[in-house]
Amino acid sequence: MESLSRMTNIEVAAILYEVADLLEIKGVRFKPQAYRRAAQAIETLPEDIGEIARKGSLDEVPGVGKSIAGKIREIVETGSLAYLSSLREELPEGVQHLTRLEGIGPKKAIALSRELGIRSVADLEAAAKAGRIRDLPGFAEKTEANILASIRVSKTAEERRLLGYILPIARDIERRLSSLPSVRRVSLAGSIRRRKETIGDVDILATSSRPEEVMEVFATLPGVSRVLARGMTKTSVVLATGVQVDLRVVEERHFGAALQYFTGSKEHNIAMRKLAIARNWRLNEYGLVDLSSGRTIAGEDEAGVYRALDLAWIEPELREDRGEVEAARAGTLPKLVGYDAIRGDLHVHTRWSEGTHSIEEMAEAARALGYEYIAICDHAEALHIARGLSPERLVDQVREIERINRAADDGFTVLSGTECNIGMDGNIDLPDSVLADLDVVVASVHSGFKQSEEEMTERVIAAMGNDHVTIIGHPTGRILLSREPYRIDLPAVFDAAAALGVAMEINAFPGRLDLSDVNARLACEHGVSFSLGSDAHNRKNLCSMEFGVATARRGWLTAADIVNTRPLSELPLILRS
Ligand code: DGT
Ligand code: CA
Ligand code: CA
Ligand code: ZN
Repeated sequence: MESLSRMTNIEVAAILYEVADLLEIKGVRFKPQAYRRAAQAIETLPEDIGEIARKGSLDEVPGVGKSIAGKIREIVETGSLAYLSSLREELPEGVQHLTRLEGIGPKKAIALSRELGIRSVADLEAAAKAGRIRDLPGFAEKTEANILASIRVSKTAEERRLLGYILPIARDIERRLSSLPSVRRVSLAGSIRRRKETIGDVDILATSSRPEEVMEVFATLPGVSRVLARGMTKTSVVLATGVQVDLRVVEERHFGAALQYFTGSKEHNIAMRKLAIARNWRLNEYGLVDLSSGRTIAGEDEAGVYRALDLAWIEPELREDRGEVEAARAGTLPKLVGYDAIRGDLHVHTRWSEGTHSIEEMAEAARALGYEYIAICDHAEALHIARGLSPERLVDQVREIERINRAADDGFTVLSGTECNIGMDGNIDLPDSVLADLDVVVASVHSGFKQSEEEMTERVIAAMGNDHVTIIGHPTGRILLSREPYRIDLPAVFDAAAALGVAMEINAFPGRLDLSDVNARLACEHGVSFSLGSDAHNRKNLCSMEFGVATARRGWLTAADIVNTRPLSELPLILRS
C-alpha cells in the first residue's frame, strides 16, 4: 500500500497533540489551542486524513488552518514532523510525558526534569516512591501522593482505549471483511459489541468458505503493524495505534454460539452456563448440547441460544451479569432506548465559545442527522479558558438564534441555551434575567474538583435550586482514562434532581460518558430523567451521540427516561416539571 494511508487519524492527531503540549510547556499562547483543536477534529473524523490530504481538501477539515494543513501534509507524507523534532530538542527530555499526568503542569515538569533528571513516568514513579520529590521547591509530600495517584490512572489508560475511538476503526475492519465474496457473516463481539466505555481489545467473528483468504486479508489490512498469531481459526494483529484485534473464523453451524460466547461478558457467560448446567446441558462456543442425548439444541444463531434456555433475547449492552439473565427469565427486561430514538441534541458548542462552527453550520449538520432541534450551549464567562460568553454576548446570541429560527421554516428549531458554571458555593455565573430568556440551561462543575463530598453535593444541589437550571452537565466530572470523578453523594443529588425536575446529563463525548452506565441506572432508580448531549465542539462531534445512547442502554434506560426522545413541543412540559 502507498505510504500515505499508513498513518491513521489517531496517529496524526497524536503528533499534533504533542506539538500542542510542547508549545504550551514553552509558554506559547493561542497556538497550542489551535493545534489541539485540529487534533481533536482529526481524531473524530470518519474519513481518512491521509485521503483528505491527497485530495488536497485539508482546508475543509474543521479547525485546520493553512499553517497546520501544511504540517498535516508533512505528517501523512513522511510519517513525522520536523517542527515536532525541533520542539523536542528545545525542551528538557521527557517533559511532555510528565505533563500528560493530571496535576503536572509545564513548570513542575521542567523542574522535575532539570533538578532530578526525571525523563519518564517510570522515573517519576520511582522518585515519588523514594520520597525524593518533596524536597524540590514548590513540591510537598502531598504532591508525591497525588503524582502516584495520577500514575495509577494513566496506567489503566495505556491498556484500554475509548469506545469512541475504537468503534469507527473496528467498523472499518468489519466492512472490509464483509466485502469479501467468501465471507457470509461478520460481527463485532466482545466489549466493543457490548459498547463498553473502554475497550481492551477488539474481537471479530466471521464465517467463510475460504478461511485462509480471510486471514490473509485481515493480517495485511492497512494499519496493521504486527501479526501476533496467525492460524486458520484465529488471527491476532496489533494496529499501528497499539490496539489488538482478534479475528476468529468459525463454522456456520457454530456462529451463534460463538457470537454469544465471545460477546461476553465473561460474567454473563458464567450466569448463562449455570442455567445450561441445571438442565444437564452444556453451553460453550460451539453450541448448546443436551448431554444425555448428545443432541445439539442451538448453535447456528445466537437468539436460539437464549430461546432454548427460556430467556428473552438480551441486548449485548446488558450482558454484564447485572441482573439481566434473571430479568430475561421473568420477562421484565426494559425496552432499551433505540439508537435512532434521539430527536435533538441538548448540548452543542459553537464558534461563539470554543467550538469550531457557526450556529447555522451546527444546525445544518443536526438537520442532516434527522434531528428536530439542537440546543446551543456555549460556555459562560467564568470559564475563561474556553472563551466563555459574557451576559451581553449571550443576549446577542439569543437574538441571533431568533433570527435564524425566523429565517428557517422547515420545522427544525435551534434552542438557545448555555453551559454555565456552578460556582464554588453553587451560584450560577449568569444573572437570572439572562437565564430566564433561555430554553435550556445546562449547569456544570468546571472548577474546584477537590472539594469535600459534602461541599460538592451541597454545591450541585444549590445550583439545582436555581429555577432556571434545567440540566446538570457531566454530573461527576470524570475524564475516562485520565481523571477520576469528583467526590459527590450521587443518591442525594439524584433525589434532589427528581424532586426539582432537573434532568441529569449523559454527556456523550467519548472521553466523558458521564453519567456512566452504572450511575445512570442508579439515577433512574431514583426517578431522575435524562438529557443526552454530544457536547460537540464541531459538526462531526454531533455523531458522538451514539456513545451516549450506548451508555444509556447499558444503564437500562428506555426512551421514556430521556427527555430528548420527545418532540420539541413536549420539552417545556418535561424540563423543570
Ligand atoms: P476487553 O477486551 O477487556 O474490553 O473485554 P472483552 O469482554 O472483550 O474480553 P476479551 O477480549 O478478553 O474476551 C472476549 C469475550 O470472550 C469475553 O467477553 C467473554 C469471552 N471469554 C473470554 N475468556 C473467557 C473465559 O475465561 N470464560 C468465559 N466464560 N468467557 C470468556
Ligand atoms: Ca475484547
Ligand atoms: Ca480478545
Ligand atoms: Zn462542560
